[in-house]
Amino acid sequence: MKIASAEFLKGIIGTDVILTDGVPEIAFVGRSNVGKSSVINSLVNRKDLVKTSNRPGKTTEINFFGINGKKCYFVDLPGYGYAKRSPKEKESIEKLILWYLMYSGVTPLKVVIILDSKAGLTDFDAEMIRVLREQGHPYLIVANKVDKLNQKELSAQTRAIKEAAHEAVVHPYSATTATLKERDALLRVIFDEA
Ligand SMILES: Nc1nc2c(ncn2[C@@H]2O[C@H](COP(=O)(O)OP(=O)(O)OP(=O)(O)O)[C@@H](O)[C@H]2O)c(=O)[nH]1
Ligand SMILES: [Mg+2]
Repeated sequence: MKIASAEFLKGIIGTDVILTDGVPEIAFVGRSNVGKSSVINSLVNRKDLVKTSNRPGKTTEINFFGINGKKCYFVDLPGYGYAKRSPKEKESIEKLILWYLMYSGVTPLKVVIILDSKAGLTDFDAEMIRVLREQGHPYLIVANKVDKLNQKELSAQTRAIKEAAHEAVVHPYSATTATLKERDALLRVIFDEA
């Protein structure tokens, strides 16, 4: 899919008509600070569509972006596992994500789990995969920030992530250094055009 336009539509924290309006959704989930918002910006080729931050934990709503009008939505979910949040805040974010995936009524076209390729799979990522498998939602792992790894580290990490993730598709990526060709390759995988 070629992305010609992308615009912020709305942020939600509970049930909303946008969830069931028939527009296919690509959801982006992952630990705080792994680069979810940066990956979305890279995919739509915009620097600032989604706010990114050195201070993690900024996104607390489920944010919807319209792609090519309303051909599909990119959905940026709040990041989990941010250490500086209170236990109560952490719990409410995890609940919101699980609600979106399990009870909101969505049938996402694809759920993109974003990891920091250096850190690998965290406990809540594994929980996420368990839920996605249980719900039957198609998913894909993007191992982001590969610019921080050398070739040897990269292949070891990709293998380790794949093993820990039931042999899921693991796509190495860098939102910071991706070329247009690399970006298009990721889009093809997300939209099953590969
Ligand atoms: N080196 C490197 N840094 C990256 C990459 N992608 C994102 N970053 C940086 O990582 C930090 C967090 O990026 P965000 O896109 O805000 O992360 P997020 O997952 O949306 O974070 P939350 O919204 O807090 O959950 C920023 O400082 C980005 O510049 C990457 O591919 N390589
Ligand atoms: Mg973000």
